[in-house]
Amino acid sequence: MKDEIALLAEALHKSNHTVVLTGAGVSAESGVPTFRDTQTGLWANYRPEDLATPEAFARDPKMVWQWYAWRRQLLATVQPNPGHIALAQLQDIIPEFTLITQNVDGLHQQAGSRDVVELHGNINRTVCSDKSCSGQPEPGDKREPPWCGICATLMRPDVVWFGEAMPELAMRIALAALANCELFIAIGTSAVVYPAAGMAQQAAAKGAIVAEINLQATSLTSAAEIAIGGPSGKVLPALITFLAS
Ligand code: BV8
Ligand code: ZN
Repeated sequence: MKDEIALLAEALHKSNHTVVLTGAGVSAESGVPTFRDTQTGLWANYRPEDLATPEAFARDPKMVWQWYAWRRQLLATVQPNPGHIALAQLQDIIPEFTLITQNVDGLHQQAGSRDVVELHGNINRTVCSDKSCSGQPEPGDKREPPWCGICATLMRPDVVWFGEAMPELAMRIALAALANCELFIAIGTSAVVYPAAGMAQQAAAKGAIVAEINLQATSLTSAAEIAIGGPSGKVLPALITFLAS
C-alpha cells in the first residue's frame, strides 16, 4: 500500500486541480452505518432504497420521518474520523481542491472542510415539502413529521431521494470541477448511485487521472490508475504524512 500512497502523493503534487468524491465509506470509521450495510435494529427489515424515496414518504411520512430521526440521533453521537480530518488538511496543502460528497451527515464540515459540495443534501436540515416555500416548523411542533409554519405542508429532511434531481447549484459546481480537474479520487463509495457514480468517467474523459481508496473493489477499480485497498481513516492520514515529509 505504501507504493500506491507514494504514487497518489506524486499525482497530488502534479495536479493543479484535484476533485475528491466521498461516499458512506468515509464515515464508516466514525460508526455511521454505510448505505449498503444492512440496516440495524428497528430498520433491519428495510432497504434504504425503499425508504429514501418520495413514494415512501407519501405512503408513510411518519415512518420515513422516524427513520431520519433515528439516523440524526445516531449522528449526534459520532465524531469525524481521521479520514475526514485528513481531507480537511489536504484542502490547505494542495492548490485547487473540490470536495464532492454523497454523504448527508455533515461530518466533512465538522472536520473543517470548507465549500463542501453536498450532492445528496444534509440530514441535519429540514425543509418544507413544497420546494417553493421557505417555511420551518413552529417551535415545539412535536408531530412526526412536523408541519410547515407557513403553508402547513409536511416538513421533510433536506436530502435527495431516489428519483429526485440533484440540487442545482451543487451539481453545477461539481460538473465545472469535473470539467477541469487533473486528478479525481473516489473514496469510500460503491459507485452504484448515479449521477455520482458516473463522475469518475466524466473526469477521465477530460484526461484526469482516476484514483480510488476503498476497502473493496468496485466498478471503478479496474479503470483507476491508482487503487488503494484500505480504510480511508488510515490511508488518508498516511497520505498527508507522506505529503508533509
Ligand atoms: C436521479 C440521500 C433523475 C438520502 C441518497 C438504473 C441505472 C442507473 C441509475 C438508475 C437506475 N434506476 C434509477 C436510477 C437513478 C438512481 C440510482 O442511481 N439508483 C441506483 C440505486 C441504481 N439515482 C437517483 O435516483 C438520483 N436521482 O437520478 O434523478 C432526475 C433528473 C432530473 C429530474 C428528476 C429526476 C438520486 C440519487 C440520490 C439518492 N440519495 N442519499 C439518504 O441518505 O437517505 S443515495 C445514498 O447512496 C447515499 O447518499 C450514499 O452516499 C449513496 C451512495 O452510496 P455510497 O456512499 O457509495 O455508500 P455504499 O454503502 O453504497 O458504499 C460504501 C462503500 O464504502 C463501499 O464500497 C465500501 O467498500 C466502502 N467502505 C466501507 N468502509 C470503508 C470503505 N471505504 C474506505 N474505508 C472504509 N473504512
Ligand atoms: Zn411551507
